[in-house]
Amino acid sequence: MRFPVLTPQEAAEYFHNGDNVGLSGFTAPGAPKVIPGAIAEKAERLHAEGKPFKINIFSGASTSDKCDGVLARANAIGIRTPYQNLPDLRKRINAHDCHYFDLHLSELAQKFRYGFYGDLDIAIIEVSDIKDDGTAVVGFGVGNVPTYAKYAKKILLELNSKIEGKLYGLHDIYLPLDPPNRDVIPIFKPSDHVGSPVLKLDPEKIVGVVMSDSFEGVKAFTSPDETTNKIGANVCEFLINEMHAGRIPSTFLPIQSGVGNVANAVLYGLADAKEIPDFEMYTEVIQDAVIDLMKSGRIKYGSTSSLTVSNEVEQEIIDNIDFFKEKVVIRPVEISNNPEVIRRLGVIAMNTALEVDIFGNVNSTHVTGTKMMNGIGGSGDFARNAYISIFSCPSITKEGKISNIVPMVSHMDHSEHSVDVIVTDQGIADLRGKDPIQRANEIIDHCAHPMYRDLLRDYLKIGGETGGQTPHTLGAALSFHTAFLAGGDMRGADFSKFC
Ligand code: 0RQ
Repeated sequence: MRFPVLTPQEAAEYFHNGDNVGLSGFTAPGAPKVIPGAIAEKAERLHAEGKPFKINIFSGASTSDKCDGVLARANAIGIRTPYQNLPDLRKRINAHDCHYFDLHLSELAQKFRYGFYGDLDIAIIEVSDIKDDGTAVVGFGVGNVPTYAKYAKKILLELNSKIEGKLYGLHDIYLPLDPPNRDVIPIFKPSDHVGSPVLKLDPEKIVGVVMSDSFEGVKAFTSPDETTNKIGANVCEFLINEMHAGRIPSTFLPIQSGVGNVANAVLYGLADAKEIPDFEMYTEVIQDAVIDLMKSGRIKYGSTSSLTVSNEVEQEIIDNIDFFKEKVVIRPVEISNNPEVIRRLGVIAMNTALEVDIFGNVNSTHVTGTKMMNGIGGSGDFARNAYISIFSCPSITKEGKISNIVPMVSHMDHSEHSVDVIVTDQGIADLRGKDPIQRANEIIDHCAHPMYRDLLRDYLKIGGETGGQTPHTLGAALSFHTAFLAGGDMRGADFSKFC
């Protein structure tokens, strides 16, 4: 190999205070595994000497504890975007130690290319192969790596022996032109390949290669509980009814689903439903359940930006790589989540909400309107452009102290205009073609927990008396949240002074 092999500590010397750093991958697999730890050590050393040191991290989505986790604990992240999901980083963000800005995942690469965020000083890219001419095969996640590779002034590679030489043919690397020269992205079905299986790097920019030797999979999912099973069953019931009614073609449509137990319950529910034909996915993450259903043949094909699977399943994929190369393509997130393609394919989007209001607006990111949870992720890319946009959540959280159905969301990520259907463990609210008051009745009757229905009806009633198409009472709209903050229970909300 013509590139110098470096220790993580030697690689860390290339990073300086204030650098903009691009990372490969999308969720934990595919993200760098060894260099960030050495950067964190360097940050701690410099901080102990009273010197400032923070880098700005641009990723594809979340990373792992070996990346965001160590850097956050070392207080070494200045700016962070676009999605994160680790408690240590969340704490830094909510304490204002780290400037986090949240945006739709499909937009970061192009906004970088448009020059909105400055130069990219250096990129860290996990590869499964690197040739002397700079031809690389990346790992289990692509994210924004084509853009970071093109724009970075320097590139450091992590060559992971666990995947070395195995992944050629799994990726479709495509970099669109920017306006006014953007062309059609010619994907007409999830399995269409429009780019290259390899990433072309400028060898002159590669300053070194660090060896790594680990999987960084997500935790294997826990068994679904009663609530997630009910949500899953309700989503399946809705989709099957839509197909019977002829509103979803009998050949079915590609599915997008997030990570977690609800997504698992829905996928297994769809797979078990005899009426549903074998189906495809056009999504941003593929998790263990999808791999399982590919083996059984129920899922015919999956387009994704990452294989977000457990270590055991990563190994299984490696052991059966030829089978999975026929079933999966891993794309840049601006393509996996591309609005043009999502709308063309008619993707059915299934995303998760923290809370939903009675008029159909969704909060996916901010607990009680202030504390950042993870970020909007790709939910907006899919919801806004979906054939049908479904949001699900439990009807109550924390033993009923929180109602996930509220009078007004305390922060809005997805407006009523991007939400067709709400599903909870209580049932299904079909919002299509309904005005705000009709939507409110549908959501209260079918999705709110019975212990909160009267309170929500009271709220609708006082608003109805003051008039307006969307009958909010502004002085009372956040009463559920203020009751929770004051007394730890939303059931303390009191509308009597507004009656
Ligand atoms: O807290 O961990 O203390 O128990 O929030 O909630 O019910 O376990 O649900 O893990 O699926 O996360 C929206 C955050 C849901 C996620 C969100 C508390 C609850 C629990 C987690 P604990 P659950 P999930 C694909 C698409 C946005 C991005 C997206 C998300 C914790 O799905 O980040 O969709 N979505 N991306 O107790 C206060 C409420 C609450 C609440 C739940 N109303 N108020 N706390 N909790 N509701 C992925 C990518 O884009 C890569």
